[in-house]
Amino acid sequence: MIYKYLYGNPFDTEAVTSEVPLAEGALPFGSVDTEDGFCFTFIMEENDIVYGLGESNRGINKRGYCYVSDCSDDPNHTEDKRSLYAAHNFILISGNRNFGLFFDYPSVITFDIGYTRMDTLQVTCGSADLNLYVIEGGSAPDIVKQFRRIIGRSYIPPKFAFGFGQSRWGYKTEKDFLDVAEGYRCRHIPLDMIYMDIDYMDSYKDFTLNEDFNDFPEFVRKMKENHIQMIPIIDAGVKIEKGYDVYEEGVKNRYFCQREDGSDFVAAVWPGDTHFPDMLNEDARKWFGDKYRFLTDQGIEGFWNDMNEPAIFYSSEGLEEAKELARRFAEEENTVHVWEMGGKLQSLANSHEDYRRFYHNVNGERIRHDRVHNLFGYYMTRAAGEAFERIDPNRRFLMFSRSSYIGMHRYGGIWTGDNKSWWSHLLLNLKMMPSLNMCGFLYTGADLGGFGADTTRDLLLRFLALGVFTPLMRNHSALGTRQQECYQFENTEDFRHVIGVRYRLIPYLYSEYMKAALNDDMYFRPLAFVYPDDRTARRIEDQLMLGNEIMIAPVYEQNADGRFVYLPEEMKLIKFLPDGTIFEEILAKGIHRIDVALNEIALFIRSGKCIPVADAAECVDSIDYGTIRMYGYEGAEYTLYNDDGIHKDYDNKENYTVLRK
Ligand code: MIG
Repeated sequence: MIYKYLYGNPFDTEAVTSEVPLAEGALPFGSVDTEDGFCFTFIMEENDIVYGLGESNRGINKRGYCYVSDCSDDPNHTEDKRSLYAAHNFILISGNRNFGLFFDYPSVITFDIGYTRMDTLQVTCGSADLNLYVIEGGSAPDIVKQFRRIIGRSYIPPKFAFGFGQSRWGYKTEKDFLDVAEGYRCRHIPLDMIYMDIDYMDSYKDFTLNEDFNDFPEFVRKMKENHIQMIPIIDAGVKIEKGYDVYEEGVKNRYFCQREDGSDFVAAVWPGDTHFPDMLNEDARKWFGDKYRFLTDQGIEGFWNDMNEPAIFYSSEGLEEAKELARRFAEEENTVHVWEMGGKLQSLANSHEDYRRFYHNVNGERIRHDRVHNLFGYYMTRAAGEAFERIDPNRRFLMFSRSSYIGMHRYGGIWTGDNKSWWSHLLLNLKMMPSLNMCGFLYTGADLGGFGADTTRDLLLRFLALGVFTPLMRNHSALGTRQQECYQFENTEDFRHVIGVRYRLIPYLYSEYMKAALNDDMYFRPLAFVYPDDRTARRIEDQLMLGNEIMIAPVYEQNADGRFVYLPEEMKLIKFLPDGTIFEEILAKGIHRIDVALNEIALFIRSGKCIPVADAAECVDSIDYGTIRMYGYEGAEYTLYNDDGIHKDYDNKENYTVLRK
C-alpha cells in the first residue's frame, strides 16, 4: 500500500511516475513537525534495521550514523563522510513491522539514523515543501518492489555493457587507446569497452575531439570490428570560448544557468571558465541532449556523464573574494592568518555559497539552484536519455552518471565515483550494491582496483573478483597513480581467468539483470531479504544474494587465502579454478572456512537451484550459448533470458528458455 503526504509547495522532481493517492490524517509511523523547516521523527525498536539511501557511505544497515543528501564532488570517501555524489532519499525500516519512506525533496536533507540518539531516526530539511511517500504492507522485498513500481522501470543497457571495460584518466591519443586494446587482446584477457576520459576532447570542450583524431568514425569502426566499444566522457560545464558552437548557441538561446542579474553564471572546471547548461529547462535539455549526436553520428554507443553535482573548482565571485583576502594577506601584516588564507582557497571548490549564485528556468519560473541542487546530474543524464529516444527509439545506449537522484535510474546507471585503492573500499563497494538496487539503480559498479592512490596486484584481483558480479565491471584509475591495466602486472593469465569467469557467467548475470529490471526486483539483495527469520543472516554485511539462485562472499582482506562464510541454508559451493575446471561441493547450513586463492572465483548455489555456465569468451559477442552447462542441484530448472542485446524487444516470450540440470 502506497500513499503520499504533501507538505507545502514541493518542486516536482518527476522521480515518481505513477499516480499515488494522497493520505489523510496523521502518519502511521512517527511524527512530523513543520514549525521550523521539516522534521520527521521515529523511535526505532531495538531490532529494527534501516536500509536504503542508495549510494551512501558505511553499511547496508544504515543505523548508527548521520547521512546528508547533498550531491558533492568529494574524492575522499573516508568513514566520516556524510555526503557522496548522489541523493537517494529512500529508507526502509525493517523489524517487527516493515515500512518504506521516500522523501522527495531535491535540496539538502539529513538522515540522522540513531546518531544523535541511538534509538531515534530523524529526517530533517530546511523547508517543509516535499512529498513524503509511505509504503507499508508485506516484507522488506515487497516494499522495495512497490516503491520501484511507482518510480518506473530501471534503465537497461546494451548487452556489451555487461562485458569488461578498461579506463584510465590520461589516455589521450589514438595510439593510447590502441595500446590498451592490444594489451588486452594479445594476452587474451577479455575486453568489450575502452573508456575515453577528458583528454580525448579538445581543451576539455564537450562534443569535440583533440587534434590526434583524424578520422574518428573510422577509428570507432575499427575498434568495433575488434569488438571494442569506445565510451567517451561528457562533463557538465561548457567552455567559454568565442566561436565554439556549443558555447555560442547556449549564450544566444539563453540555455545556460544565470545569475540573479540575468548574466550567465561562470564556474571554473576542467576547461577553465564554463557555463552550466540549464538541465532543468526543457528546451535547454533538449538542445544539450541533441549534442550527443556529434558522437553517436560517428558510431559511439555509450557515454559516462561526469562533474554533474555540478562540481565547481571556483566561481568568478569566489575567486574575487579569495584574491581580495590574498591582497590583505600579502600587504597588511598580521591581519589575515595563514590558515585563514589556506582555508579560503580550500573552500572555493563546491561551495554552498556558489550554489546560491545561479538560477534555473523551469517552465518560466526562476528557481535558485540550491533549492534543486540534487537534481542536476539526474537532469543532465535525462537530457541524454531523452535524446537517445529521439536518435533511435528502439536502440539501447550505454549511459551512466556520477551524480544522481531517484528518477535518474530510468535513464542511466551510475558508477560510485572516486574511490581509492584501499581494501576498505572493496567492502564499501559490496555494501552499496543492494542499497542502490532498492533505489532503482541496477546498472552500477565501482572503479575496480580503486581510482585514487596506488593499487596492488592482489587488491586489483580481489576487486575484480567482486566486479565479476557487478553489472558495471570497469577498471578505472586516476591520473598520476600507478598503471592499473591488468597487463601491467605479472602472470596475466590470472587476470585472463578471473575476467574470463565473468564471461562464463554472463548468461546468468544478464538473465538476472533483465528479470530484475523487467519485474522491478533487486539484482543484489541483503541476505536478510531472503532469510528474514534467520538472526545471523539478518546481520551479515559482507555477503550478498545475487538474483534468485546464488550467494556471493568475496574476499576483501589483504593476504587472506580465503574467508569465513555463513550459509543460511545448505548450498553448493562452486569454484572456478585457474585451469578452467569447476570444483563443486555441497556445504551444510552454518559457518564454513572457504579457501579462495587470488586467481579463483567462488559462488554458492542455493538449495534446489541451478545456473547456466558457458565457456569463457574474449568479448560478449563471442559468448557461445551452445556451450552452456548447468551447475547446481540435480533436477533443478532455470529460466534463461536472452535477446539481441541491442534493441528493446523485452516483452518477447521467445527471450525466455527453461533449462534443466
Ligand atoms: O576532477 O575526468 O570521477 O572518474 O577520471 C576529476 C577526470 C574529474 C572525476 C571522475 C573520474 C575522472 C576524472 N573526473
